[in-house]
Amino acid sequence: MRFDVAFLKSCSAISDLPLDAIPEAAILGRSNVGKSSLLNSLAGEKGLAKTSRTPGRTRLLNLFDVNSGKLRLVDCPGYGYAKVSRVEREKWGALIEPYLAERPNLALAVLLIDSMLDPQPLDLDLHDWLRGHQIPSLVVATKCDRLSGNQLPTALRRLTQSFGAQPLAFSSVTNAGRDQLRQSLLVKPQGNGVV
Ligand SMILES: Nc1nc2c(ncn2[C@@H]2O[C@H](COP(=O)(O)OP(=O)(O)OP(=O)(O)O)[C@@H](O)[C@H]2O)c(=O)[nH]1
Ligand SMILES: [Mg+2]
Repeated sequence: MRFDVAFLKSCSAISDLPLDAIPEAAILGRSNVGKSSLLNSLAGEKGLAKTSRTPGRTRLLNLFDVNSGKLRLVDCPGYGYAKVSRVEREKWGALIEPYLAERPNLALAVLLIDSMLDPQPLDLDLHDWLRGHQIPSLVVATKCDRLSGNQLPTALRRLTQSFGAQPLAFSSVTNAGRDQLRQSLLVKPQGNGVV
């Protein structure tokens, strides 16, 4: 399957975003959940999106073209990092909220959840908020390489119960789930939840 990814630009304000009709899939989730790594895995290119052990690394909306205008992926800043100052948190909201609420191009929110952790209130809140705004969402369970054979189905069941939708198990290390995610993104973006 052709899935060619190229960096387009970083935006610090909604007014920097391109004005066109290309559908966008936003990559959302807590700081350190693996958003930039997932983007690199999708691209098959390690250094494309900046990854870091230090949470809160991505602070801008980073735009990536897929297949020359078929789709745009938007790597978003993470939320929920305790050490981030109040001002930083407010900046996150000031950028992300209008993006999610008002961006006409937004076709799908890809919500990343750490498969190692219990569902977190902030993730459930965002999932509810997306549903309330009728934004289709696709829940992706990241870092599934860290779970053993029977831990993974247990974790997926727990997430399914919490989010009311079966998450896609993904690993940027083994690339598990990559082809399925590429396919879901290219075939008219659709969520796995009830909108
Ligand atoms: N084992 C494992 N580690 C992962 C995986 N995905 C990401 N990581 C690690 O998790 C850390 C954070 O990854 P990032 O991709 O930078 O996370 P992010 O969500 O973009 O973080 P922010 O930009 O700070 O919000 C890095 O140390 C990655 O190497 C995965 O699938 N498996
Ligand atoms: Mg990042």
